[in-house]
This record gives sequence, C-alpha cells and structure tokens, in this order.
Amino acid sequence: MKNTDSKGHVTGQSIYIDDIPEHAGTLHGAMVLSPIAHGTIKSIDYKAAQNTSGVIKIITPDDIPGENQIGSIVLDEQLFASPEVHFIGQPIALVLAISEEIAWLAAGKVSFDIEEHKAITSPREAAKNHSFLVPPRSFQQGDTVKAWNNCTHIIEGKATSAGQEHLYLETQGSYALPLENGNIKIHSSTQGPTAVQKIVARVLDYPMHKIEVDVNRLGGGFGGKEDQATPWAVMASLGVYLTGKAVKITLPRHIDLMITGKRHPYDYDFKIGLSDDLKIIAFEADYFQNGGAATDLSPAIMERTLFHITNAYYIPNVKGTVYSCRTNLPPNTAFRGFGAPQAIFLMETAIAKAAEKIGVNADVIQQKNLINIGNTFPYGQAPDQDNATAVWKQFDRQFNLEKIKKEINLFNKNNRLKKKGFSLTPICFGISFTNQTMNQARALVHIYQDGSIGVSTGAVEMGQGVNTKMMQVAATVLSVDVSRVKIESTNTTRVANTSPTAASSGADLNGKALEIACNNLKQRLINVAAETLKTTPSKIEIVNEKILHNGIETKMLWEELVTTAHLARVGLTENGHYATPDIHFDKSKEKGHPFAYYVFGMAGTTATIDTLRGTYEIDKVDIVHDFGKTMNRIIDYGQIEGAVVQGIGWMTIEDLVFDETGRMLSNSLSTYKVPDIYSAPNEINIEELETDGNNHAILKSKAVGEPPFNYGIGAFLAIQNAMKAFRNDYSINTNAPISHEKVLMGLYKKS
Ligand code: MTE
Ligand code: LUZ
Ligand code: MOS
Repeated sequence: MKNTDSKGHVTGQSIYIDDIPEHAGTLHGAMVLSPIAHGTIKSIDYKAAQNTSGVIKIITPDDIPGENQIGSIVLDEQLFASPEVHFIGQPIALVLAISEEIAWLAAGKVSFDIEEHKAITSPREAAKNHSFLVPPRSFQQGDTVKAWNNCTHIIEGKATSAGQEHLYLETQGSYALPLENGNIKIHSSTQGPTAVQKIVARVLDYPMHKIEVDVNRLGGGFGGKEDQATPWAVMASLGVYLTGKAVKITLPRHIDLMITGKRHPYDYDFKIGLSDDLKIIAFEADYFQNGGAATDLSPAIMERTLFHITNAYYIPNVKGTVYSCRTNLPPNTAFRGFGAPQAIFLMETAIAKAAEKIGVNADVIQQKNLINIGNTFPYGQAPDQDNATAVWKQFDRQFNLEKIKKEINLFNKNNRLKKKGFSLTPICFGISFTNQTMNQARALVHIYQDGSIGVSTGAVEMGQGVNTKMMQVAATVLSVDVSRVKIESTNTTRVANTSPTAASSGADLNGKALEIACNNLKQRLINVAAETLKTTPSKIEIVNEKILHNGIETKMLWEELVTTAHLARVGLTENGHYATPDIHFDKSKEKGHPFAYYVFGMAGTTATIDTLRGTYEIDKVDIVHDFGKTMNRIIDYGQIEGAVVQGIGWMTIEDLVFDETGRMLSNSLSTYKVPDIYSAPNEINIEELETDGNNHAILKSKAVGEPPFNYGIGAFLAIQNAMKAFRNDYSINTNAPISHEKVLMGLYKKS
C-alpha cells in the first residue's frame, strides 16, 4: 500500500499548522530572546516595543496564572527566563501583535540591562566544574579492573561526535483557539500531544480536561518535537487565556535553528582490550553529553546511550559511565536514535582504532565478537534471536565481502587521484521506551452504520507513515478493504494520556492497541452473524468483506452485517488498550529486561575520495536489515533510505559550530550543510533478513524508524579507509564529522 499521504503531499493539499484557516482577529506571537548565553537580567525596557503600531500585548512572567515552568523530567526550565538567562535565544517574554512581521519587529526593539556571567559551552569543562543536569550513571558487567590483565592488546583514546540539527521541513509552531468557558483548543506540531496538554495545564493552572490538543500531522519531527514543541503551544495558549483571541506562533527558520535543541554532541574517553585471538575482553568508556542549559530529555537519552554501549557485540567486561553536562547552549533533545548512535559510534570507532593498531581489518574483530543467544548485554538482557550472526552470514552471501574488497583493492591499485574505502557497520537497537510506563497506548475505533470505519490512536503522523500502517492494521484485522478506514487526527479528547510518538514504537504500541480494539469488534460482529445465520460463532469467519459459514461464502456481506448489528443494538465502538508485556528494569541494580525485542542489521559502505580536493562521495550502502516481516515495504524502505542519508549527514558534512560565548555560527542553511541528492549514496541496496519475525512487533513487522540511522556511521570509517589507501600512515581521526576539509588536511598533513 502506498503512503496514504503521498497524493496530498505532492499536490500541496496536506494540512500543516500554517495551512489552518485563521479565525478573524487572530494574534501572532514572537519571542523576546536572550542576547547572551549566561547572565542576570537587571531590567527590561519594553517601551519601544509597546509603542509599535499593531502590538496588542506583551506577556511577561508576571502574567502567568500557574507555574512559569515547562520542564518534563526535571522541573528546571522556565517558560520565560527570569531573572537568569542560560542560553542565547532563550525566550524572555512574548509579544502579541496583529501580524507576525510586527510581532518580530517589536520583539527586536526590547532592550535589556543584563549582568553577564561566564558561559560554558564544552561538556568537559562543565564536568570539571561538576555542573551536571542529573547525577552520572554507569552500567557494568564483569570486572574491567581485573580484565585488563588478560588482554594482549589495549587501545585507549578520545573521540567526539557533533550535534545535529533536525531540520524538520515544518518549523516549530502552534495555533491556539479560545473555546467556551475558558477552554482552549490547541493545534500543535508536536510528537507528544499529552505533553503539551499537561504542561499548558500546569502553566495556566487548569485541569487537563480544559485543554484539547489536536495534531493532524507534522512536517517532520525526528525527535525535535518530542519535548520541544511544547513551549510554543504553551505561549500561544497563554496568549489565548490573556486576550480571549486566537493566537498563532510559528518559528521563522533562522529562529528555529538558533534557539531549539539538537542532537547531543558527545565527548568520549575509551579503552578497549582484546585477547590474542581478537576477542574483545574489556571495554571501558566515559561519555560526556553536552546537555545544554536545561534537562529536557537528557536523562532518558543518557539511558539509551548506556543500553547501546556494546552495539551488536558481546563483551564480558564492560563499564560505561555517562555524564550529563549542563552548558549554556539551547537544551539538547531527542533526535532519531536518542543517544544510541553516539554509543554505537564510539564502539565502532574504538574497534577501528584497535584494528589499526593491531594491523588487522576491523571486520575480523567485528565478526568474532557478535552477540549470540545466551550472551547478555551489560544490563542483563540477552537477545532472543541469533540475528547478529544471521545478518552477517546473509550479508556475505548476498553481497560477497571478498568480492567487494577485491574490487576496491583493484581500483585503488589502478587509481592515484581517486581512492575507495569500505567499512562494515553491524547494528543492534533495542525496541521499547526505556521508561517502562511509557510503553502503553490506546486506540478508539468506530464502525459507522454504512460499514466505514473511523480510527483514532495516540500515534502522530510525521512522515514516517504510521497512519498508513494503522489503516493496514484495521483493514487486516477486520478483513475489509483499506478504503473503508479513515485515520482521524491525534486528539487528546479521543485518546488520552498518550506517550509521544517516539522510540520507533509508534506503530507497534498504537497498532497493538488498534489490533485489540478491532479484534473485539470483529468478535461482536461474528456473534451477530452467527445469530442471524442460526449457527455458532466458531463456524463464522469474515474474509475480504464476505461472511463465511463453515468456510463457505454466505450471501451476507460486510455492510449488511454491520447494519444488522446496529439494528440489533450491538455497540460498534471499541477502545483498545495495550501495554507491552514482559518488560522490566531495576534501576537500583541497573539490570533487567527493558526491551520488547531488538532490531539487527548490517551496512557495508563504500566511499570514494578525490585525493586532490579532499572531497568524497558515498558510492553505495549495502544493507541486510531485520524487518521481522515488513507490513509495508514501500514505507519501510523509505524509512531506511531517509535514515541512512540522515546518518551520513551527521557523520560527514553537518557541523554545528558555536563560538566560546555560546553563539551559534552555523545558524543558516548556507553555513550548516545538510545532505542533498549529491551527498546521498549513489546506491542504497536493501535486503531483508530471512526470519520468522517477532510477535511483539505489530503484525510481526519490526519498528524501523530509528535503527537504520546508525548505518550512516559506516561513512565515517569508509571515507577514512579510503584515506588509508592513499597514505598508509594515515591514522583514523576520531572526531566526527569527517568533513571534506578534514579529509583534505588528513591527506596532506605532515606525519
Ligand atoms: N520519518 C519521517 N519522514 N519524519 C520523521 O520525523 N522521525 C523518526 C522516524 N522516522 C521521522 C521519521 C523518529 S525520530 C522516530 S522515533 C520514528 O520515525 C517515529 O515513528 P514510529 O514510532 O511510528 O516509527
Ligand atoms: N524517548 C523516550 C525516546 O522518552 N524514551 C526512549 O527510550 C526513547 N527512545 C528513542 C527515542 N525517543
Ligand atoms: Mo524519535 S528521537 O524517538 O522521536
């Protein structure tokens, strides 16, 4: 089935926040932003802004009826900074005006008297000052202290990986409308409608039932709207509360780039030890995450880093510690992979450095250490499928590792101005929110009298195709044509207490809830059919809209059955609730079984460098991926292709640069380069792992949103392997991204 949104998208008819027709008298909001990264506000002069024609109201912390607090995990983030500011661009107040242009013009006229304090931008400096968002946390198994004695090879080093801008095509925004009795309806471009509802209620001192949040779809989220869609919805609602008018806020692109959080940059220290026969005996690492100025989702991201420190390998002695460092940058947040890509990057880089020092190919080490059934990850869970090895074997069978290497060697022998490099990236990604409570969802299904079906779930459509998958689930379970199914907007009055659509689990959790609701409705309809046909329910089936009795078609069709049920006063609405079974985690021991299942896979990345210019191209990425049994090949392949390109961008050309005062230098799309068609691989070849699938996944179709992002890490090492082919004394640079500039310098740096 094609993505149900594709026609609307290409014809421009899909509705985003900015496409919602405006009510008469709608006001537009713009934020007054902190000009410095750290300081105490002594006084603010709003006169020039207030006197700007078209300005209706300026909202300050004094106007807030509830709490000036939008923190989620830790309550350490003010809606409007007062009196201290903690990053450049932090909102201080909101200007409401009759147009967006006037609002931003007036906001720019506000002047301040601020006492400036020292700004910290580096996580290592923050760690030195013990400036942490939450206490450090460690996972371990075995005994790394003793294990070093058993290692033949010990390699130590440092590494860094940069942040990453989400660059969702639709910038952050919200449109809030007054309803009767002080109630408010909010259209928000958010992955977490309930998070918005809850925090608006907190700031307005309202019960949650007065706030309705409606999400039609997002023009991309990628994690950037899991928590950080909230402030704009809160500000717009506050505007509605104070003026009684509709209020719209959408961030201009350059403001969105400047003030919203990104993927966490990490600094790393690592030590890896191997035996004579290249078994990894021990691995120890410290991860310094650059959390920015408020906690946001950093502790959860820290946790997902810890869960992925060994990637797809079994290492008997491991210790990993994550330090969540408070700095004077915008609070960093969820981004596809949620801390796991950083962990996997370090593991793969450590292996590459070990291989370089020992003088073997990295794939020898990789293959020898893949995790098998019975081996535990450092937190105690063991994979229940031998898929790491199965992926490797299938990769070799379908892509032929020897052949790839031979071709590259031959090319490199015959070319001086171009060199090719190759790398393998096995991955293993745990599926479930690491916070157990969040692994629940609900779905509300109506079957209308005419046999058509309306479905509401907690899942948010952001381009990943979850609505299409929900249509497929309802149509499959009820055995009707997908054209009968309509997916409604995600709305807190229809489906309450939702988890954000995140952790790649949107389709699984909401799909399972929907499956339950549809199965219950189906059973009810089967009972009606049995009564009408004077038989027992166990002899009735619904297949492709036909009603079968003892396996034989009857004259009764879907529509007639539904009408009969309604006339017999049988309820045609059902609410399904799903909570992932069998998951648990004991934080006091840091052991348990947090994941419903794992997604495995492996990418082989081939890159070509231009040895004169230092430029590069990614020739191809060959992938064996564990889909389980994909329920929608078009969507799932699209998710892999997008994730691979996004991952390559993170590792190669996307470079977020801040100066020491906390000012973002790469603050536009001319200085912050995202991958375009030229930097995408020329080929992405996807093969499906041959497997029976996994019953915890919806219709056995495994979560696919985030895991393939990690395949992009291969580009970092493939490019550098090409550099090694140019000069064999080249030593792998462990600081990502490997920009064209770094390649050029690396090729000609005096050793
Ligand atoms: N694909 C598109 N087109 N746009 C997005 O914003 N977000 C990614 C992934 N794929 C995203 C996307 C992220 S970060 C997640 S967690 C998953 O989709 C969420 O959707 P799912 O849980 O339904 O897979
Ligand atoms: N969000 C979250 C996530 O709150 N918990 C998670 O485990 C997670 N994982 C990936 C992406 N978002
Ligand atoms: Mo995705 S980072 O879980 O929104």
